[in-house]
Amino acid sequence: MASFIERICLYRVLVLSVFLSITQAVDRSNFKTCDQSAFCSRQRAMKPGQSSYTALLETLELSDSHLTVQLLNNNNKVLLLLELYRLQGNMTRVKINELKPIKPRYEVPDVLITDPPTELMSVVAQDEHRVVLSLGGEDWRLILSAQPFRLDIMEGPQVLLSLNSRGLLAFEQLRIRKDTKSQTDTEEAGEKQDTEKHDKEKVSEGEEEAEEEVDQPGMWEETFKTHADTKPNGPSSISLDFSLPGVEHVYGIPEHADGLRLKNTDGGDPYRLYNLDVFQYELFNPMALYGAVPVLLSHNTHRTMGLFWLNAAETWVDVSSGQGSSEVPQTDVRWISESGIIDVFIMLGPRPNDVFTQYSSLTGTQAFPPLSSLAYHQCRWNYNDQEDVSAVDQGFDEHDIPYDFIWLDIEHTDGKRYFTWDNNKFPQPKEMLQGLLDKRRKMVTIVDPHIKVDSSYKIHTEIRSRGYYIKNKDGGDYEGWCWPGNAGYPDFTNPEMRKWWASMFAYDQYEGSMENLYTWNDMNEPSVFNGPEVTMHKDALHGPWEHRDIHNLYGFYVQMATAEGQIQRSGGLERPFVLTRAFFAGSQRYGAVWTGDNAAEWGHLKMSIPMCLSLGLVGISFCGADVGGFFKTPSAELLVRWYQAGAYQPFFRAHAHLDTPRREPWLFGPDNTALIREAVRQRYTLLPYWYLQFYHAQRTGQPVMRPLWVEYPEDIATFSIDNEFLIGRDLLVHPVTDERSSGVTAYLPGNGEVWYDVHTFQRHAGAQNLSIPVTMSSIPVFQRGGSIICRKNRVRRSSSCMENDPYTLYVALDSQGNAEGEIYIDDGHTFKHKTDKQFIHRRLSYTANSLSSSDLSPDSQFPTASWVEQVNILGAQKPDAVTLTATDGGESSVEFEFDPDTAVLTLRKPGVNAGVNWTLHLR
Ligand code: MIG
Repeated sequence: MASFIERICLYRVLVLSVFLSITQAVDRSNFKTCDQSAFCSRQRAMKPGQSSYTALLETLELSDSHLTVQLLNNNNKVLLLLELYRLQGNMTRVKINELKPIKPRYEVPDVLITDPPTELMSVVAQDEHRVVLSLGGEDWRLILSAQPFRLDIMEGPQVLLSLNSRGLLAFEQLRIRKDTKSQTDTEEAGEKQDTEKHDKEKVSEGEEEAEEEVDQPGMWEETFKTHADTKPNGPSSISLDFSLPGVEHVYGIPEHADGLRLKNTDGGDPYRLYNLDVFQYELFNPMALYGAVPVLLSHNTHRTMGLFWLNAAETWVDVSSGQGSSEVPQTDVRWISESGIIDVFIMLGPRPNDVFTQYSSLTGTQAFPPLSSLAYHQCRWNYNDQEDVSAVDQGFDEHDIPYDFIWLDIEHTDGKRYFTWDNNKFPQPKEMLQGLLDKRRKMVTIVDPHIKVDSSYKIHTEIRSRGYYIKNKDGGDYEGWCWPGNAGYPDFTNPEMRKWWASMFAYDQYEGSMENLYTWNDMNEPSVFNGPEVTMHKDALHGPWEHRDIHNLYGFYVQMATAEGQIQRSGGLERPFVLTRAFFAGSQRYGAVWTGDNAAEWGHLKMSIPMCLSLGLVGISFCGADVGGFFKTPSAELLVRWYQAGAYQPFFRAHAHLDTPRREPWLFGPDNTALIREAVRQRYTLLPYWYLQFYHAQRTGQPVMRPLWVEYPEDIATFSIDNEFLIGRDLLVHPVTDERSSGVTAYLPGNGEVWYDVHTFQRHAGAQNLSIPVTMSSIPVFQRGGSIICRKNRVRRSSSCMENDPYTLYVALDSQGNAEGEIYIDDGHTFKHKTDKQFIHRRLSYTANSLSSSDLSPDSQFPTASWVEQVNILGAQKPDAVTLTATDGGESSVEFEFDPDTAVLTLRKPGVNAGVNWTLHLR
């Protein structure tokens, strides 16, 4: 018997390893190329200049808030309506829709946080060829040319950006299908498409005859693999081109597993934005992934700009950089979407920070997360039962490694019925949660949006009876295959549905939940195992709208409703924490994202940097990659390096596939345990800095993890760097991401600046490539000279345990001997910082040999027990004496120590509360 079982086990291992080794990478045939997507190939086949539109200037109307003018398609005589808005904060909005669509076209709701405020636009000049509008200032102009239609945004004589300058505007008008015969037998659609011929069609009465419009294959139905898309509305795609003279570097449009700087797509596929569950994604590839943010940034030494293409349908983006006219570099960008309208925001910068401010004024800023969610998260698919959870929890204590959150994946549920627990494995969830709470730790459970069709499952029966499921094209509840088997998908676009979903997180609804239980939304692209491209059929219905129109928004709404549920269960008091896999523009308002199912490979470790940098550039700061890699098994070296890199990325969570061997930090021998412990401890000491960065991100929309060019916009050497990054302004990180590395070369930016190695305090000049020898314990990190960073150096078992711990200040002097920094303190988890102004925000400033703390927000208050324990001044000279002046005016002398080798002056026990005014004088 035993040998039989052994043989079965061996067989399973063999099958598994064969499976793992042959499925090395994505099965590309599951996902469409542009050629296989009818609208993309139709649009891309159109060459520059072929679309011909005229702006009918006689129809121009100018109101206080905007300008409208009709655009005539010279080929088919269809009229479009162009709306132009000058928005506050140096932005222009361009909307194009059909003048008289036969039915409304989808306009994306809920993503913009307000109706963007407009500014007065005035006509500066006008003749029969063009209209010149003032965009404010002396020489900001928008030129609308009539024939062919184009828009140019100018600063003085310089064109900053042109729209439709290549004549690729294309707007497929909604139409009535002439030939209804092939609708009746869609099975044969594929073969029939080629032979279909349609009568001449005249859509609008013009002076000239409209050209005959011949239906092309895939306009009225399309089949991919075995999946038919019925397209009851027919063709509805849109396209527009933008030219950026003087621009060689463009960024953004996540999510792609590709470098930070976007590549030319000439001759290959465009970057695709279509939220998909891609099994084992490949690197350096423009294929779509789980999330989509249709925002592109351009940058050169003079100016940073942004384009926000507000459309939630499947979208493809072509990028082509090269020489424009008169030898000036130029980048051309073309957006193609399957449905909806053209609604684009042009953000004119000019500085990187201005673009972030502009974009966040439209879609909001990063939600300020609970402090503990910035600490370390321990996850795997799966922690099997309560005993497993408690053993892992104890393992962390035994090995003296801090952690804040332990995660439960889908196996914790009763048969993949979310909001439930497997009774055998988790019989006492509250007891388990209380055990964690006692240690001031937390838990996350997964709640996916596919709902098991099961008449004894309350969540299902409620959604069904309330009519909240997405419908299939025939009006029944849409059903797809996912983890639970047959599943329905709630229509999260429906506000009633979201409200109901949120109410399911109430403590009396979600049985076994407690206040230290948070949520993970996976599979919300949505993933449908038996659907086209592993997602939902585009002809499924969300009320009046097709899934086609809203696809990229689905995951955004799932996370929105879940975050709302967490807020409500606490009576509006507590900040939520929700991790999502799918996302869209604006998802930053609802929590964190991760980069999905990566692999335990060095290339994936490297890729985590540009992927999170790209997300930060478009507002989503709270980003991380599975530490260790999801698929496959990392070597101990890769695992250690991944912890070291992940400790310096915003969302820091280890995760692993169900089939991989266990990899808790202590399973690789004492040396590796020590290396991982040290990396995690470094994260915990820096939590005050991370928290401050997120406080700023919430207020200003600046990314937390930043490409170097954001802070050094004139330094061309930084424009393509994606193996190092900044956290805020003051920390530069160059993780080791190569196997058996003996050294890295870090670029330290800033002419005349200095950087300090945070481990050795060695000082290096800026504007150089620095070779750094590394060992397994090295994490190359530098603090900017001129900055002050606060740490908490007494690491405990969770961040909450460190709440009242004292601060150590690291004052890194610049070449003039000055430094500045900030400290931010609040309760770490409620909204009271907002509602009751309960926080401390102070400036720390070192100048003329004295260091002082002053209040940046005198009308706020928060009692803190934390005091300033130590001050380290880097790049210092030895003083004769140090005295402290506290709020009450009393003066006392402070002990100090100077290390001439490192030039570090250590001031011991200034003994002053972190929330009050004080000054330290060095004499
Ligand atoms: O199809 O819930 O990306 O993190 O562990 C796999 C099981 C479903 C995919 C997620 C991954 C998670 C896994 N999920």
